[in-house]
Amino acid sequence: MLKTLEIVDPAFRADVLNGLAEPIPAIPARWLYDRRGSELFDEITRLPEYYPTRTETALLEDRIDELARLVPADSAVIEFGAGSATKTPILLRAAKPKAYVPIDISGDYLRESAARVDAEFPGLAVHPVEADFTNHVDLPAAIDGMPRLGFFPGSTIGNFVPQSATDLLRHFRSILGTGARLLIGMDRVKPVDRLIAAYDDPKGVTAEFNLNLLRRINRELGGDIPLDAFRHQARWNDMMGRIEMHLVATRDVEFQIEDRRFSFAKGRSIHTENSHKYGPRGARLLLLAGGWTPLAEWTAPDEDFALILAEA
Ligand code: AVI
Repeated sequence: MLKTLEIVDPAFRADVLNGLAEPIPAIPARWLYDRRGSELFDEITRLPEYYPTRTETALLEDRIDELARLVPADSAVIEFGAGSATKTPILLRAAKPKAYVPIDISGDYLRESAARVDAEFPGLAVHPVEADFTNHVDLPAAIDGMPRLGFFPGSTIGNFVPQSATDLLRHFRSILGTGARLLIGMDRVKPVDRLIAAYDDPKGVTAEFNLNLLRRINRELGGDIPLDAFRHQARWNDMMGRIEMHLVATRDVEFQIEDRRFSFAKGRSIHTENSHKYGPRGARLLLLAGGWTPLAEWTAPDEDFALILAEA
């Protein structure tokens, strides 16, 4: 009988087949976000152990007046990623920009969040751009001549290894132009037990989020990976200053994807995500290397999270 497969993204196929064949098997974290993965990530952000979302939102709320004073009048806010229903309105309400440009690869998410902002801010010109912000992006001509404020919250920068993070910041600089400002959220280094709890919650939502990648491989690429042969693991890599997510084989296991066979000995893992945490100096150095000069910085209680405003 013919198996019905979803239309396969060739980049997903290549990343999975090549990544699993590497000496240290790894699959890029962006593939964690299919529909189910995005829903699970949403659930993660509401977990008591996952502090970043709550902490950044509270920080933004607490310091928004100070922050808004540093944003030029009649700016255009350009958000890298579809706007969050909680964080974006806080910034828009206080900074009172003339235009808002959310950029996201997922058309559905983008349209939903743009419509929400449009309804809540009647005088604001909303120009959604459907694009992968790591690639070429054309900003709408309607914002020509307006001062620009990039917004990149959520510590998403932490999911890029420092070299790619630097490239991405330089890319933002070339999209936004000299003189633009960037408001970026970065998670801070903190005690390992808190970090591990945030990335390996007792309810098992993060485990489900990670294992969903194997479900996606089986569904979209016709694989036969037995899910019960892998378990989620969150590790702190002290040398690299990051939390890593892995899927560890709980027994010797063999599986097939298309015509390729893979075998994993018990204990071998697939590395599925990095989440870098920065200290104050590391965060500023990363921005400087990416072509941005830090202007102001706000930190949450216990230095748990930082919002940094920088200038190109
Ligand atoms: C999207 N990103 C900033 C999250 C993080 O904290 O690195 C993704 C995540 N992975 C597991 N939990 C949350």
